[in-house]
Amino acid sequence: MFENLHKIILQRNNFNEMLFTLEKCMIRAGSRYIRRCFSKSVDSLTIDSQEFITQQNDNFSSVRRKDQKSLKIAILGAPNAGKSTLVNQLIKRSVCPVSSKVHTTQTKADAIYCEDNTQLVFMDTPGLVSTKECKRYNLAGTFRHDPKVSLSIADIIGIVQDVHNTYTRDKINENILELLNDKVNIINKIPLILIFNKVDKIKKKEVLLHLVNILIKNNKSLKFSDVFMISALTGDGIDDLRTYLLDSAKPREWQYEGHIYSSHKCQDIIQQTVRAKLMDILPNEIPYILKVKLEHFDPGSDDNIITVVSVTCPRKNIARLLIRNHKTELIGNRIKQVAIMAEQELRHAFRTPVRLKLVVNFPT
Ligand SMILES: Nc1nc2c(ncn2[C@@H]2O[C@H](COP(=O)(O)OP(=O)(O)OP(=O)(O)O)[C@@H](O)[C@H]2O)c(=O)[nH]1
Ligand SMILES: [Mg+2]
Repeated sequence: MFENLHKIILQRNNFNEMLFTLEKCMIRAGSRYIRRCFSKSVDSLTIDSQEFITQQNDNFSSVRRKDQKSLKIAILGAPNAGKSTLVNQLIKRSVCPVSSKVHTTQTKADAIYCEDNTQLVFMDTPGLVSTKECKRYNLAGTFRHDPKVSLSIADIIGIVQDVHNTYTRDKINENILELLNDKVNIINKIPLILIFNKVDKIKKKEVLLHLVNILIKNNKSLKFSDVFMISALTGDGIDDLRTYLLDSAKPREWQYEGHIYSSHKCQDIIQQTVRAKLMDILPNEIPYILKVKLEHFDPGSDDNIITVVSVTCPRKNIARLLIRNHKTELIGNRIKQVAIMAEQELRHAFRTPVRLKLVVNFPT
């Protein structure tokens, strides 16, 4: 299946050069072609006001309905594989919550990207879990239900594989296989792509080639049309993946109006972003027992968003963890750090200034 790739690689005398080439390639299963993928246009989290103006002026309503194209992409993967980071990069906005802990995404969210006459609808989903895990960790029914829904309405399925996780990287997650086997009628009809994420963490690039071979060999029933190697964190490979999806779009009316970029309300995005940042900053299980609630939301007349979110701690000692000043930490206490990080992400999501106040509640 990857004959052409092997040929190209074997022609190289220098082994290191070969591996470097591999890193810079997007591997298309079936050897249709290999495309250089590591372009450098990574969207930074800072707001480029010029870009904001351009986005505002993009008049997608002028795209005639009969010229419209669209594609619905289901993004599936194990918890923490980097699905939401990938979706944010693809749509160039941080609308999906991201954290270093598992189970950050709790429900399906559509994230929408429009370019010229094409609309891409990315369905970000919770990391796949078994019924047992769902019960054990007291997870919402959406963890099992939403990936199934995405699968049944998708035009294309992207399976995100974390290549940095040495325990899981050489097999497709069992919960994904179960889901795909359940929907075998669908799977045989729609394209499946394999997305190797976190390649920035892999020093020995021959590992990637080895993994491609193992995964293809051991999952013959899954007919991957293409394989991509990306880093959702740095943005490497993202432009090529987006272009591939734009090229795959079908002539069809758009599902969303051109100015919409998420199926979730701004208020939900704010709440989820604060929760995600708490997950990043607090140890172990603590963030999972906090209640995060949007108390105030004012979009303002000049497009500035002013918002207040409360964080309710079940115990005083947890609240102390958040509000106590740490000598070693540069930016005051943890809650302040959460506010700064969440504000930064929300500015990137809404492309407008955001003022976020966090209030910590606890029993006295
Ligand atoms: N080094 C590296 N880290 C990444 C990459 N992509 C995502 N991450 C990190 O992986 C962690 C999980 O990312 P998420 O996007 O929240 O993963 P997810 O699959 O959506 O996780 P759940 O919603 O919990 O299932 C975060 O700390 C990301 O910064 C990558 O390409 N490279
Ligand atoms: Mg997620």
